[in-house]
Amino acid sequence: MEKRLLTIQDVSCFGQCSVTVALPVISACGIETVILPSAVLSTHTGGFRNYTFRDLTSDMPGIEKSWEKEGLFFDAFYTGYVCADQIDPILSILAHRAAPGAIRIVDPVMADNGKLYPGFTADFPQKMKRLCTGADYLLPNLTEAAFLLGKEPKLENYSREEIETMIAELHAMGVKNVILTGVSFTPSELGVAVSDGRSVRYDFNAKIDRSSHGTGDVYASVFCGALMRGFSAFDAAALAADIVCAAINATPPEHWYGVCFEKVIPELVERLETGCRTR
Ligand code: PXL
Repeated sequence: MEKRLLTIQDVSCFGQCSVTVALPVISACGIETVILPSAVLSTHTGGFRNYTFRDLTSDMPGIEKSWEKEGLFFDAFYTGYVCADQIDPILSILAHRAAPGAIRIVDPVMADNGKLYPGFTADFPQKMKRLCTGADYLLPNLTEAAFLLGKEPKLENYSREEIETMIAELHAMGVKNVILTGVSFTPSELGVAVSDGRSVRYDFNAKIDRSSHGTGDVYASVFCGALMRGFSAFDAAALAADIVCAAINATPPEHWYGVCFEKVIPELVERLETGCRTR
């Protein structure tokens, strides 16, 4: 049977993030992708000032009921940007619409570079923590990991030991696999730490000296697609990093609000076909 994934995150109509990244990327990986929008925004909140925001929390129970009547189940769940009051309705969907052996992939989208995104209040990380408990794969960046653990984010001059302590604390929350992004021990490299609770492996790429919006969503979407195609967590994490780098490099500087991931979909498809993660 073909595998089916449900992704729960916002529709930012303009801006190349969330659903407008996940749907094309995971579909390109050959995986049926179902969406449950957490909110509809005119644009994302990272640099646009005039965005509209419609919170769709009140639609969720009815959507779950409709899927129950239709007998719909999912082999994987990928949650991203969600609203503060959605944790319970989402946990209900995860509990009731899971096919046997279904996996939960949680990207605790809420912060970057030491700060919560606009619109999230200081108590949001504790709410998001409830969604993270029980995740098979958790994909925080360094800021999100710190907030989930109730710590001040430390964005530089941290040791390998500090990183691995945070990872152990995330596992202690009830997370099976941790994929911690944005880890860097040298000025020229940026990478990811992948832990299954027994050992931590690192993958590094050359650091690209430029900040880009939406890269976390491209990263998580490629990770989900590759994992569902049978890649190990480490190989999926490394492929996702390569695709994000390629997408950033394919994006002209004036295209500030997102990355041109469309241009690297052929490379993604080819890498999935060949099972190749060498650069
Ligand atoms: O890319 C993360 C993200 C998702 N959704 C919305 C956002 C952001 C980041 O700013 O604003 C609405």
